[in-house]
Amino acid sequence: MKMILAVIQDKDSPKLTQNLVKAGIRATKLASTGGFLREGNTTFLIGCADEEVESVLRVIREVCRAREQLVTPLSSAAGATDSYVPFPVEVTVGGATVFVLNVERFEKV
Ligand code: 2BA
Repeated sequence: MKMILAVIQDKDSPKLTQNLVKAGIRATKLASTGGFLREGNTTFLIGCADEEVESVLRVIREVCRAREQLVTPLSSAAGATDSYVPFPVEVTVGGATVFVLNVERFEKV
């Protein structure tokens, strides 16, 4: 068994939920926050059989789009110093950041 962790953009979350349900794939959605942009994103936890991993990834690929986003990074220090001049940079976010982990044991009690 595998656990798929997929960090996706909030905008893609309703469609991904819908398509996973249609495909008979069970999932849990968590509200999460990106460490870099410090904006909300969504993390899906999807437990599935080893042989289902590719079809789950297919659904994720179909739904989750990469988007360009203009961001003004915050200074890493809590308070910006006088010498810190923030300027906007363009980053490509998504489609999805996916981790596939082995599940040692699974129980429903
Ligand atoms: P964020 O950390 O908010 O990152 C959003 C986007 O900003 C990233 O898109 C990437 O294009 C850019 N970015 C992130 N860190 C950067 C850095 N140090 N320098 C320059 N650009 C940077 P994605 O790569 O598509 O990531 C989307 C979200 O997926 C991330 O949101 C984070 O929540 C999650 N993520 C990505 N890689 C991860 C990892 N290795 N472990 C855990 N979560 C990860």
